[in-house]
Amino acid sequence: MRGICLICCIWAAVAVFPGSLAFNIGTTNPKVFSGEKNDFFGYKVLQMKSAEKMGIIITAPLSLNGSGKICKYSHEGKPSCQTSEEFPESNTTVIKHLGLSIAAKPTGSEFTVCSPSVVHECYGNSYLNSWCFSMKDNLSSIFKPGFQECTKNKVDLVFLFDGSRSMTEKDFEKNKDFIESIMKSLPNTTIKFAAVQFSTTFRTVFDFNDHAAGRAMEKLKKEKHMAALTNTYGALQFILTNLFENKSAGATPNATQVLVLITDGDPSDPYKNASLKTYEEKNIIRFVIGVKIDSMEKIKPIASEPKDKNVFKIEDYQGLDGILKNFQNKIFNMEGSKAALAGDLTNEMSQSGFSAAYYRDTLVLGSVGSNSWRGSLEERHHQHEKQISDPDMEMDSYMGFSLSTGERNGVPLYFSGAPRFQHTGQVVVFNRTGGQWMVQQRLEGSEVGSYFGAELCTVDIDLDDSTDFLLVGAPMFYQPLQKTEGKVYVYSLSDQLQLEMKLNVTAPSMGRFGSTLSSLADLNGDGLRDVAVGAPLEDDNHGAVYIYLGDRKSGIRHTFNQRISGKSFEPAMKLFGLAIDGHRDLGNDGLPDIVVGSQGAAVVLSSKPVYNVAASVSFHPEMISIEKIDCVSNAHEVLPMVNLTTCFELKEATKSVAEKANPAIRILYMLSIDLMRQTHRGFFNPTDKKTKSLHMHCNLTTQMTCFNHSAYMPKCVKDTLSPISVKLSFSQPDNDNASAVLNVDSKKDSIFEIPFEKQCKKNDTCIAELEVDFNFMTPTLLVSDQSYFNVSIVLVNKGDDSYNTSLTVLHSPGLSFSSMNVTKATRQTLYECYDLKEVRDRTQCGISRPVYRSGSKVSSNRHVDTIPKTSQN
Ligand SMILES: [Ca+2]
Ligand SMILES: [Ca+2]
Ligand SMILES: [Ca+2]
Repeated sequence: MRGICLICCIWAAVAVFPGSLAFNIGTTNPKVFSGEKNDFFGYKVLQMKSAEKMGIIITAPLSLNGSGKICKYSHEGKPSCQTSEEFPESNTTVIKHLGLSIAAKPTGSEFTVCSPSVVHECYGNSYLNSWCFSMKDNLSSIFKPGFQECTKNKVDLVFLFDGSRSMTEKDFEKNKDFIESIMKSLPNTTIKFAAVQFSTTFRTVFDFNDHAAGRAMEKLKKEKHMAALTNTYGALQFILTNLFENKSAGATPNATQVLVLITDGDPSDPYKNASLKTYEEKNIIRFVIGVKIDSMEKIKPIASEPKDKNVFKIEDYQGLDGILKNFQNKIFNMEGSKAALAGDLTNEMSQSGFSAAYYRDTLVLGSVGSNSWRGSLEERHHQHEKQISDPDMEMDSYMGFSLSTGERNGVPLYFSGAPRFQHTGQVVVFNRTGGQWMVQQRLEGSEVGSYFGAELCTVDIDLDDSTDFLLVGAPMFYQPLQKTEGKVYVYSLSDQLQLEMKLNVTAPSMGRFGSTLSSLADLNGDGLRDVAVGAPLEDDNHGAVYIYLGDRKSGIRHTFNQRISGKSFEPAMKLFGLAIDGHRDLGNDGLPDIVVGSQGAAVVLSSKPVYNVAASVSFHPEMISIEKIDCVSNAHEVLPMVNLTTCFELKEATKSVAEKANPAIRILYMLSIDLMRQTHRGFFNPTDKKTKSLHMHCNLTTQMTCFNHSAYMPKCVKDTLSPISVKLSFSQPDNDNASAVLNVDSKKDSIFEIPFEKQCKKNDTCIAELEVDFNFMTPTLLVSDQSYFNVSIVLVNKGDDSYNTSLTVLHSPGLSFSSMNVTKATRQTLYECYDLKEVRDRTQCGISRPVYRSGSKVSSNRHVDTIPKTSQN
C-alpha cells in the first residue's frame, strides 16, 4: 500500500499575491490603436458589439480644432470615424469636444456620445451646453438633451419719472413717449410694467395690474404734470411700499425687480440711505437717466452697480430717443439673464451629458452646471425627459460629474457624484419609488479637495443582474506622509438598498489613483467580476492601471493583483488609464479583453487562461524501515529512505475555447526534507548528505505529469520517533511571457510527513515491557588480584518497540566491567557499554539503539573484573 498525500486545488482566496506584479493580463504583444496626442485620441474607450461583430469606440474630443471625433474599429478592417461637422446641426451650432463622455447600452449595440461644452446663447449671453449623439450600428441620430433652455425670467419694472416744475410740458410729454416706446417694443415678454410720477408728492400712474389688463398706455396718456418739487427719496420709498411689495398692485413674487428713474434735477428731499439699502438688499436693479444735469454726483448713488453701465446722462429730453434702443435691449435681456445679473443660473450652463450611463435602455446624463452648478441628472427614455435633482444639493457641488446606474432586487438606482459638495465631495443615491426619484442615501467624502465621487462604478460581483457594490473614487485624496494621491472606497449594497463601506484602497504613489474605475468581466475564472482602477498621472504622467480581483464579501481584494504601467509599452504610453472598458471578449478565445485609453492611443490587452494545478505526492514504502538504522556501530553508510513520486495536472479555471487551449505551463518545483529542523534526517543525493532540497523545472499540461525521486538517510538516525517532513512547493517563474498562467489562488505548497516504522499497539504510543534475567556463571568469587567472574543477562522485550533502551548494572565499586558478548539473540543486536564518569558503582549499556524491537530477546555474557583494593582510590 502507498501512503498518499494529495494537494488538491484550493479555491478559497489566499491572502496576498507575492512579489510579482503580473497575472493574466498579457502586456507583451498588445494591439495598439494610435491617434494624435493633441487630439486626445483615447480619451474615452468603449467595447461594443454590433451585428455579432466586436469592436471598440475611441474618441478624440480635441480633434478638428476642438470639435471632436468618434472612431469605430472592428477587429479586422479599417476604422470609420465620425466628426461633429458631419451632423447638420453643425451649420448652426459650434459643437465642441464631441466624445468627452460616452455610454453604451447594456446590450452593447447602441451607444451615446456627448459634447457637453457646446456654446449657446441666451438673450445675448453665452452659456455652455451640450449635444449628444446616439449611434446604433452605422446609424446615428443627434439630440439636444433637455433642461438646458434659457430660463424665462419674470421681471417687474417700474418707471419713476420726474414731474417737477423745472421741465416744460413738452419735455413732460417726451418723457411719457419714451416710456411708451419701451413698452411697445417689448410686447410679448413676461415683463410687467408700472409707472410713478413724482414731484412733491407721488402718484401711481399705472400699476402692474393695469399693464396686464392693457390699461397702462391710456392711463399714461392722461397723466397730468404735477409741476412741483423733486422728492426723489420719498418716491423711492413710495414705490417699494406701493408697487414692488404690493401684491394687490400685481407684483410678482420672486420677480427680478427693476427701477428706471428719469429725472432732470437733484433730489429736493434729504438723502435716505435706508431706502437705498432696501433696494440693495432686494437686488432691485436701478437705472438712472439724468436729463440736463451738470453733475450726476447727487443722483448717481441711486443707480445699482455697475454704475457706468446703469447711469445715463443726456443733454435734453430729445436725447431720450438716442438711448431708447440701448435701453430696450437692456430690459429685453433682463428677461433671460436673471443669472447674469443676480448670479443664479438655472439651466443655462447645465452641460447635460458631462457624464453618461445607461440603465437598461434609459439613458441618464449628468448635468453638472444646472441650477448654479448644484447639478442634476437627466433621464431620457423614448424621447421623454425627466430632470432628477437633490433638493438639498448646494451651489457649486457639481452633481452629475460622475454617474453610475444599478439595480438591486428589481429596484433601479442611480448613483451620482458631486465632488465639490462642501469641498469634500458627496455621492447621492437616487431610488425610484412610485415613479418618483428620491434621494435614498448620501455618502460623504472626508478630505477637502479629494474630489470624492469624481468617479463611480457599480459592480454586480456575481453576475446575477443585482448590484452588489459601489466603488467611489477620490482621485485627489492626498496622504502627505506616504506621498500618495488617490483613494478608492468600496461600499456594499444591502437588500435594504443601504450602502456600507467595506474597504478602501489607496495608491502606492502619486498619480490620481481612482480617476477611472471599471467593472470588468471575470478574469481569473472564479465566477466573480474583477475591477480595474486607473491612475493616469503615475510614473511622470505615463499612467498605470491596477487590476483588483473581485471578492464576494469586500467587493475587491485588499491588494491589487496586477499593475500595468504605461511606461512598459514600446513606445511608452502617456496618461495610460484615462479610460478603461473590459467587460467582454473582443476576439473569440472565450477570454475577456481590456481596452485602455491613453493620450494618443488605445490598447487592447488580452487576458490569458488561468490554470489550477492539482499536485499529489506519494511515497513508498509507506513507513521508513528502521531495521538497518544503527547508531551503535558508528557506520557512515547511507540507507535508502523512500521513493517519492510527485504528480501534477493542470485544470483550467477560466473558460477559454477548448481547441485553442494547449497550455504548457513551466513551473519550478522544490522538494525539501526536514526544512524546519536544525539537522535534516534525509537527502536526495546519496553521495551528498547536504542535499536536503531538490529543485526541478518542468512543463505541465492538462495530462498528468509525474516525477520520481529517491530520498536517502544516514545509517544512524537518532530520532526515529517524529516523522520526516517533506515540503513540496512550486511556482511559475516567468508568467509575463507565458501563454497561460498559474492561478494565484491555486495552493502552491504542501507539507506532508513520512513516519518511521513502529510497532506500537495503542494509538501510536509505544509501551515496552522489558524483562531482565540475571545469573552468576562463576560459582565462587575469589577476591584477589587478576580475578574475574561472568554473569549472564537475558533481556526480553515483551511489549512494543523500546526506544533508546539501556541496561544498567549496579555493582560494588570494587568491580569493573570488562566485556560483554551476545550469546543468543532473536535478531542482530548491537550494544555499547560505557562507564559513567565519576560513578564507580554502575555500568550502562545501550542496547540496539535507537530501537529495541518488540519481541526481541537477547542473552549475553558479561565479564567482570575485580579491582584490587589498592587501586580503588
Ligand atoms: Ca449581484
Ligand atoms: Ca474574478
Ligand atoms: Ca479575448
